[in-house]
Amino acid sequence: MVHMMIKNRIQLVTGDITSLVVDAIVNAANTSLLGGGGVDGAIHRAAGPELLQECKTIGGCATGQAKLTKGYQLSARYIIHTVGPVWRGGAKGEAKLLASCYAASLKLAQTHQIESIAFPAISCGAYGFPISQAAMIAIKQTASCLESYAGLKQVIFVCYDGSIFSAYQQALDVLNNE
Ligand code: AR6
Repeated sequence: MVHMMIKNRIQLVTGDITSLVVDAIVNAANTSLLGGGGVDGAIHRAAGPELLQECKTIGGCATGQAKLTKGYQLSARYIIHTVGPVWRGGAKGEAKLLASCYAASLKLAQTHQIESIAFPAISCGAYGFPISQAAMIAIKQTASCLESYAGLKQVIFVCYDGSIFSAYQQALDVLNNE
């Protein structure tokens, strides 16, 4: 049973992450941090060209790690860029690397006194990670980090479509019943 204090800080929403009013949104980027398709493209378009200028100065990001920039034209003050693993069948450390994306992003959030943060389903688009497994990893790693990060009041998982939303809902149910 997850402690209520943790469960109450996790929310699921559907929609576009760029429109959320939170302290930070997380980007599912690639190691170059120079933009791309999917949620990465949407975030760069919404934040404006200054984001790419800053990204050019921070030296990319390794898979499983995270880096912080300003949010520019977004409502969010910060963007935390993380690089999920490409799914290669599951025996190449993909699960550990994906968990590390959530842990590294939440660690940065703590360092910058971020109280509210929104995540997309990292690796679940172009990178091909199976959604139900990814949702479980996202929820479990986040719940574990929230136990020690008392300042983080709200973590929103933004589900771009209904199948992702139901995967997260199932993952939350599993966690609640453990
Ligand atoms: N808001 C929320 N979620 C979104 C949005 C949005 N505006 N747009 C897409 N998604 P993906 P990845 C969902 O492919 O798998 C990029 O080119 C989408 O439905 O964006 O980590 C990068 O530059 C899916 O569920 O990221 C990398 O090269 C989830 O976001 C590569 O793709 C992630 O899909 C990263 O691939």
